[in-house]
Amino acid sequence: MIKKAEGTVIGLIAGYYDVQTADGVVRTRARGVFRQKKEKPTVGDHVEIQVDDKGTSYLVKILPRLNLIGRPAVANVNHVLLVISAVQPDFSVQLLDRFLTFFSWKKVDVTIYLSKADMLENSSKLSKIKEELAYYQKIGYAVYDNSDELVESIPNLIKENQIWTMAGQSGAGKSTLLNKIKKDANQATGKISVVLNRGKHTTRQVQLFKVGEGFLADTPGFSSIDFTPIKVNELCNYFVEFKKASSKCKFRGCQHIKEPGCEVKRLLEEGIILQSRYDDYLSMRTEISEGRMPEYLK
Ligand SMILES: Nc1nc2c(ncn2[C@@H]2O[C@H](COP(=O)(O)OP(=O)(O)OP(=O)(O)O)[C@@H](O)[C@H]2O)c(=O)[nH]1
Ligand SMILES: [Mg+2]
Ligand SMILES: [Zn+2]
Repeated sequence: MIKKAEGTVIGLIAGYYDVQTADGVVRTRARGVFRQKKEKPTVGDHVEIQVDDKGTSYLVKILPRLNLIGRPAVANVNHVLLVISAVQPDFSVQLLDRFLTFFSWKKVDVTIYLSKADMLENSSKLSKIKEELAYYQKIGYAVYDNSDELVESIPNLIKENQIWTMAGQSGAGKSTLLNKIKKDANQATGKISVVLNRGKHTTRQVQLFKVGEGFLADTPGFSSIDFTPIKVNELCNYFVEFKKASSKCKFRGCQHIKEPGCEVKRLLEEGIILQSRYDDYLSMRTEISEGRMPEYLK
């Protein structure tokens, strides 16, 4: 007799798909039909599995996806936990804006976590970072700079069957945070290359961990974000505070460049919109018009 079940793909191990079902984790093989259809089950996919008489388990069907985000991809992402480090690698507002714009385009909400604040202690560098992050909080993002607070809150933040995924540069501290959230996760964590001030992609694969009533994915970090598919005149919609202000711009479809009666420019001049946000908006526009990512990000 063939038994059927539904579940969520939590990991990929040597060609096998581990599927979390109501009765536990089942290791399955994908049916050849996926290869013919050029479909590939992905971590985060909600799937149907079958167990045959001999006890062999197969992944037979991928249920419709909400989205597919990142490289390597995670499917059905409800929320991103963006880990951005104070140092090693150095905090960068440009990088933060890139991530936020990208996920806003993908229609996925973001919570920001500042890691390694302990490495700067009470320095002026840390105060400056916190000041900048306060702006992001003001425009609507949840921001944490203390891992204890985040570790305590996160099981309640991840709602039933939601999939949250970590994002952030290699070495930012995603796996370190995951190990604090899931004491038994044992994810390997890396060393920072002193010369490059960069991590070395310690995490190689996407894996989901049960947290609260849902899942949290550790990932290798979405390091290359490609905006070029975004239409240049739609970019302003993905800067949340620009979008909000734009209803007061004189012209519909205002790009907030040189148009008269532009509310975004007014707020910028008043110091309410952060200059670095506006500068990043302009540089992303250039990047999209030129159709390529800047060399340093490749
Ligand atoms: N002092 C301090 N060190 C941290 C913190 N978070 C991470 N680290 C260190 O930073 C290094 C990199 O951390 P990982 O957790 O491996 O970084 P990652 O984001 O998972 O990196 P990839 O897997 O390469 O994408 C490790 O040596 C950690 O111990 C923190 O909050 N404070
Ligand atoms: Mg990692
Ligand atoms: Zn405008």
